[in-house]
Amino acid sequence: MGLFVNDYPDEAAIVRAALASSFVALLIGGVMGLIQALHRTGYLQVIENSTYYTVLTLHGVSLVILFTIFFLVGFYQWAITDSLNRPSEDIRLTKLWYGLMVLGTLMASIAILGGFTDITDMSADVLFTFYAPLEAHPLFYAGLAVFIIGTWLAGFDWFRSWWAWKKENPGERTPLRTFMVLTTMLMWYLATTGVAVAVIFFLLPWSLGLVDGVNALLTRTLFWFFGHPVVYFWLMPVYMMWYVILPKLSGGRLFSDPLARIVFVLFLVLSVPTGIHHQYLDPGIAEGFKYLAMTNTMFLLLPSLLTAFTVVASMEHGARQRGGTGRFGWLTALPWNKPAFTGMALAGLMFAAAGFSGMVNAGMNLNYVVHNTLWVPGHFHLTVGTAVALTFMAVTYWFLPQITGNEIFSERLGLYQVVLWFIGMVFMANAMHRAGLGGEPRRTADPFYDGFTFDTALGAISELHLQIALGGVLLTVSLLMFTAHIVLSWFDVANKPAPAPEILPPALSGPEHAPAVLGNLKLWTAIAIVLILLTYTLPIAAIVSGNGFFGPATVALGETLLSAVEPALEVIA
Ligand code: HAS
Ligand code: CU
Repeated sequence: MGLFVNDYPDEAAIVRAALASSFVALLIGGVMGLIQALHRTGYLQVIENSTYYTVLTLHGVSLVILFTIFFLVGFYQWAITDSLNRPSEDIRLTKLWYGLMVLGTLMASIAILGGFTDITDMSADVLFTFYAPLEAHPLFYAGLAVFIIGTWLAGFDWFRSWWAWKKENPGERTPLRTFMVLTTMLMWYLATTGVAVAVIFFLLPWSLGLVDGVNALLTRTLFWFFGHPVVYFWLMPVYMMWYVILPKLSGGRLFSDPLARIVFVLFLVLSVPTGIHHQYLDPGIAEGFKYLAMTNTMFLLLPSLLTAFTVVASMEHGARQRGGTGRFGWLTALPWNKPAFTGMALAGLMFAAAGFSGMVNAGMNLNYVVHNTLWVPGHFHLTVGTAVALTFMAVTYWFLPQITGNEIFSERLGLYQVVLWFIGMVFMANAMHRAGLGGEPRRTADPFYDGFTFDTALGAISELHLQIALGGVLLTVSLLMFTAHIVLSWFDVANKPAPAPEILPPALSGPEHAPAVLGNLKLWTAIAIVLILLTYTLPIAAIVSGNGFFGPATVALGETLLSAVEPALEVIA
């Protein structure tokens, strides 16, 4: 096998396009982040308080929807093609789904950018969670719908490759990377049903003025039905990188292939029936169902704890292959001079801390302390902002040569960049957690309402603000370094010799050690559906029976209509 870009030039072109889209979103979202960090800490306020929410929406949507998902589809296209060792069944379909994702992005972005100007009354200041009662221009919802349809077709494209491969290789175990792609996409199909219903049946008709109102709690619940599993949609490609690339970079092999498959199956089964853990404080959902969501969430820690074990064991195996010894001494034998390795290892380290703040969030009683405070952005800048973003950036140093045919510009520059991201995030995310405990709210342009000062609540809130601002600046510097580095490498400015193809070694314990049932995707999907029905049917029925599908407004309208026709009905009776 040669270099990916030479073996599969058409597929590599789509992978590059997806990555380029992802990096543009990263840059835009990152700059918005700097504006926010300096604004809400009071160091530099270049925007009005009211514009803060447009900036925040652009930040959230660019980073957690566009950066992450464009990177995912690019990486997964590579994973499928490379691990099945066959081109797309029909490259036109591959181009179509990428094109739809770009179209959807442009539609939603135009709506968001409208919020910055008075020329048009178009806006979408609805934050990345976009549930009612906040209302966006219809173009925003339509764009989202088109984008998601693009991702559905991408999944279909990958399943098609797998079906074709299976026909030619009857009885063979699905390669690990393909298995990971398929389980991720099955989870994604289940998760996106919630947001598709919310957008198509409620939010879009509402913003078009076809219905008078919506049931806000219903759209929130449908959002979180999707909003929790989406975090694993960002995480599962990261786990693929930690399972298949990190062990190789460490100098060894994956410890156990079956354990990796179990982890992905657990995500498929458990990701959706936990969404209500974002709604512990929402009235209108019975406590019992919140408790059920909490229990499922605690079970959902298992795949990540298994990952911590398997990935660290694989790293240790690699380090010992490289001559590392001692109980902890092996750590020094790891290739810390490689940006791809160091970035991923630091991302993993941060994720261990993120797991703890996640556990705090997930406890119903502890959640009351942290909900809607700056603690929560602290949590997700460790998870999606570091475990995911830093891994994606780090893996790019390994991956880019495979899809462009050009070596990266400078390993040392890459190393500084990933370490700087880590340091910036240590400052920012830690201070956000602590400020949240001090009671500082999230999603607020100016947390010092009416001169209220937190100094009475906690001695050092100004020190925490300094850390947040400092962290934000370091992260922006790191991000600019990353973007410049990608451009320099992409166009091979250093004129380096072509890279060698990377061959991923097989696991120490291979797929043949797993029971066949692990590969039964129909079974796992069916179990996931049963769990979803158990956790969501009654809460949604209660929400709808309380306020109707379209909220109190339409219930009231319905009652007026009814009272108007009632006399006539009585006459007929
Ligand atoms: Fe979360 C809120 C609970 C994981 C993202 N989360 C959020 C929000 C986001 C988010 C964006 O229960 C805010 C949404 C909003 O805007 O309101 N989260 C959890 C739990 C986990 C968790 C239990 N979250 C994530 C991941 C995310 C993410 C992953 C993105 C990618 N989260 C919550 C809850 C809320 C919440 C509540 C609602 C809060 C509220 O009130 O609003 C778990 O999945 C975490 C499990 C993780 C572990 C860590 C295992 C450690 C590993 C590291 C291995 C080390 C290595 C390196 C490889 C148990 C795998 C070794 C290095 C060497 C050098 C040796
Ligand atoms: Cu969640």
